[in-house]
Amino acid sequence: ATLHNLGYPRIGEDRELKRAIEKFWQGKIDEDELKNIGQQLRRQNYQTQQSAGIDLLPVGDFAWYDHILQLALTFGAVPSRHRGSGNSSELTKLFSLARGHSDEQGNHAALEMTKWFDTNYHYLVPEFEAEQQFELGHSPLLEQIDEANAQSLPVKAVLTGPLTFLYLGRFEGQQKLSLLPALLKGYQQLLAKIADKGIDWVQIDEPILALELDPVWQQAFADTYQQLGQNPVQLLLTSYFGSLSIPLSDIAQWPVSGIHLDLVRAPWQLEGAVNEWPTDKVLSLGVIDGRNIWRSDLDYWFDILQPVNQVRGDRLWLAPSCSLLHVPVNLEREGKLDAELKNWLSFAKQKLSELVALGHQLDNEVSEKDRHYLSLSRQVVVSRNQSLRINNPAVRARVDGLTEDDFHRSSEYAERAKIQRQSLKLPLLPTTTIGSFPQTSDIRATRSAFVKGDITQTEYDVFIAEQIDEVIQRQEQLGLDVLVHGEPERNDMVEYFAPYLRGVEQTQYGWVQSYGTRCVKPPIIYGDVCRAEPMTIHWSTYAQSRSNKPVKGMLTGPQTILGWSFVRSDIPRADVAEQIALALRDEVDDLQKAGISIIQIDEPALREGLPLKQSQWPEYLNRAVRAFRLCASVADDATQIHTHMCYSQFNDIIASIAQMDADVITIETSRSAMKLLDAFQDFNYPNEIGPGVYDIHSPVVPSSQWIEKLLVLASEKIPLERLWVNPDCGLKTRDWPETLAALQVMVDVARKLRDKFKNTI
Ligand code: THG
Ligand code: ZN
Repeated sequence: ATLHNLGYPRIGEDRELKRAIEKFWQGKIDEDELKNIGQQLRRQNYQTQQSAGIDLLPVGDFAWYDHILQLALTFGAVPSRHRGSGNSSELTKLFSLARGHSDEQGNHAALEMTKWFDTNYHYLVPEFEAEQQFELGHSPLLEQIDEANAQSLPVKAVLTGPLTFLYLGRFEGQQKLSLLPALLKGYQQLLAKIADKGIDWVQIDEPILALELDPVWQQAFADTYQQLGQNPVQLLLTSYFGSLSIPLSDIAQWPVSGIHLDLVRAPWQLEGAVNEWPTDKVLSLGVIDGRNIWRSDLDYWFDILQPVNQVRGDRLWLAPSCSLLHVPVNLEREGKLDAELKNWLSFAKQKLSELVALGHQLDNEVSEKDRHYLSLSRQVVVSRNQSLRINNPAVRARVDGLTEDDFHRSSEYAERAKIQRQSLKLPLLPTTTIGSFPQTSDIRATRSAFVKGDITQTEYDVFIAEQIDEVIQRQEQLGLDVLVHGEPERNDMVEYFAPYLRGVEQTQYGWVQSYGTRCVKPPIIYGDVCRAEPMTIHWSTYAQSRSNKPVKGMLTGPQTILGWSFVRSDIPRADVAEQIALALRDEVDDLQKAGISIIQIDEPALREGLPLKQSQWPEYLNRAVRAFRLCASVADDATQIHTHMCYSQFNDIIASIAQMDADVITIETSRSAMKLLDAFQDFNYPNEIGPGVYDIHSPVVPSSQWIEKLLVLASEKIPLERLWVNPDCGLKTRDWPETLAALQVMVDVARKLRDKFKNTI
């Protein structure tokens, strides 16, 4: 078998890339220095992969900010508002597309960002314009090929395919496929140049093959690869994240030289591949999980692959299921992880060694190091099954004992609303915020000093208490009706909860790129989950003690904790969600017992977690809603449950949102000028809604006319008595002066409208 890799994490073991780019933005290093660091990182990554024993290395997996943005720039697919920047460097152009920029002509908004399939990586959305051309311009891929050739490395080029590129872009109101002929010209030019550089193979990534494509797109695939296959370079058509939505027997007719299948997500694809994929073409099988951090069961794969290897030999390629972009870089760095748990894990670097051990075993050339990986794999399969740290009988018993009642509040919303109106005594159009307040450099520095042990727990607690005092005082001065504690003690809305949950562990260095230079450290859910101790009671009750107004308790919902963690693969995800929901349910109950009358359970990841294949949505949504209800339903009628989601597309999931039965939902709307409320209006959404009335992503303070216009618009779609007033989420990324100014405008407008509308209801 031939061993290859689809992509290696670009951020570096120590987030070197993040640090370097941010230094460049701050003017602390120049472009040459930045480029040098990029080159060093690529060199290190090639070396790591080659010394692991990988036969064919990916070139082109590196990108400064995002690989889709890079490709758009390569083909000159840049919106006209960004074309003015005449003689600035390619890199400067790239960063201004990613982050926006201002010049004499005004503000040039950044490209929008959205999730890369069902991962936690975000790409920048290319914008296409009428008559869009795709001329091949400056290509970092070609440069990186030269660079690799100069090091005599065995490489294949990695390139996102034209259909995925088109599909992910935006072409306002027009048929994207009408751009395909122009785009294919650009791809033909690029492929020809790649071939000129002596490259034999191009891994052409078409992850949209895992979506349920309509017939027009399926036909476009056949036409496209009919054309691109005429190129001198060999194409490895690469799918991942799910099974192919076009029959393999059809693809076998296209002039591509190989296919890559994700056997981790869709193992049943193997049988068809063995029978239908021609033996003179390359069959690449993704067998090491590129989306999760568990060590593989290599014996299992050996048994399955041995017969395939005997028939196909070097034309059987083995790889991780997808790019390793989605897992942390190097497990060896984790000094504090418990030894048993650490043995179960495998990060990017270790995954390559697993792959190599498997490949060498298949070809009877096992080395000392391979033997080590093979034997660890065997031990782990046994130890994970038996470990007490995974199995918690009390948790299992509690889940088994759940009844339908546990998923329902005592009364219906209408009844609860009456009770809450009496007890909370909120005015018409109550004002609130989503949860966080500016995370000043002071807060970040103090938290990191505490993590490093430079300040004591007591010093830290005093600091947090002061921060909360200040945030409460500022909100009272603004005249907000429902306050928040501001979350100064939280770094991340998922990572914060990990230490309080049994069955969940946090790494020290397990960074994964989320977008641009931003990274997250997803917790690892390895065993049955339950709450080890109260998670938010201390600071929530402290904050409440500082005000006579209600202060919201703040929790992250089960689907979001699940979606932003690495999850155990030995039981269904829905079962894990239920366990997390029970842990949160205990917290909800403790909060209300401690006198917190409003509790917000955020579920920003609920929509993100939708399966790639739409036919699987109903089952997913049903489970996600049930998990939410399980944690919320312990609330008494008088306890008001809020939820929050930060996106602007509800039409297709509005029924599920309603089934969550939160008393209040806050959503992001300001950028779409309340358009999104149409979904709630058309559906006749029964509970209360807080549409965001200003965009916090901009430092510009909104005018009162603007906020009033939006609120009046909202009041035409949602009955006044069910309307809340709040900004969009994300105040933690802003500074105090603009935050205070904007919130004051918002509160004043709410007061004015309250008076105006008082007599109309
Ligand atoms: N938490 C987690 N996952 C997420 C988000 C989150 N996925 C989706 C979305 N939010 C991604 N957005 C962000 C926004 C900011 C940052 C990361 C992801 C960020 N990270 C810091 C950085 O890279 O400098 C690191 C923060 C830290 O020190 O922990 O700012 O909110 N889990
Ligand atoms: Zn949000």
